Amino acid sequence: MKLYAHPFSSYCQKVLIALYENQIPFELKLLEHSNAEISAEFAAHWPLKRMPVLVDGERTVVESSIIIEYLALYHRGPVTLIPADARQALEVRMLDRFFDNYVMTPMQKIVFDKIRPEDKRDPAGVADAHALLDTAYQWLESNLKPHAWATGSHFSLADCAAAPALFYADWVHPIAETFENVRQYRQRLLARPSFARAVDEARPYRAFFPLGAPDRD
Ligand SMILES: N[C@@H](CCC(=O)N[C@@H](CS)C(=O)NCC(=O)O)C(=O)O
Repeated sequence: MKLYAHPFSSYCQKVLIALYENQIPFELKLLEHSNAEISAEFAAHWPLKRMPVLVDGERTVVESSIIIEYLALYHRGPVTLIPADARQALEVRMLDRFFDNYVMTPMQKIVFDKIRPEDKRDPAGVADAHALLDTAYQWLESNLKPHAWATGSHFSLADCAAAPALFYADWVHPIAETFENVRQYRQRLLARPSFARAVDEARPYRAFFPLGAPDRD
């Protein structure tokens, strides 16, 4: 299998966690501007050019959640990221949507706005993104169970989404000290070997973080 991805990208990390959890072999096709050949292959597979993209033989799989679902179906390992029980799986998918839509999306809005030329920026949209992150942290603080993963005792697709989302969101909109539950959950995610590996592999790129990466994590 080939994964078109970049180690510093949050959605790529989400899928890398799933691959590392089950030690699934794959070839990384590193998406860098300097590599025109890989970029052209990527665009041919997925003209929308959003990474990551998984290519398994003849099959192209896009969208991080769907890639993780695909791995659970076709490359099963000992760690069950999508519960077999449909009711539990629904909880996991709901939290996966929560982290993508209400943590990852506003985090990306703040980051990508900074990359734009100053006269093309969207201050109102960025303010909305900060407000959404506040509300998302608040909701998580009340709904996360202490000492657990997103939906309980099993690490799942929802945690794959949560890890990079909360990792970068805290850089752009720090999680207040009063949100102890959320802060501890983020630390638990950072200590998970699959995510720790993804974070380490992305370390060389920190200088490129548009808002300046903090000197921690
Ligand atoms: N919904 C997509 C989002 C993927 C996405 O936004 N990827 C970002 C990197 S984290 C990207 O490819 N950005 C390139 C761009 O916006 O041109 C998924 O879950 O895979």
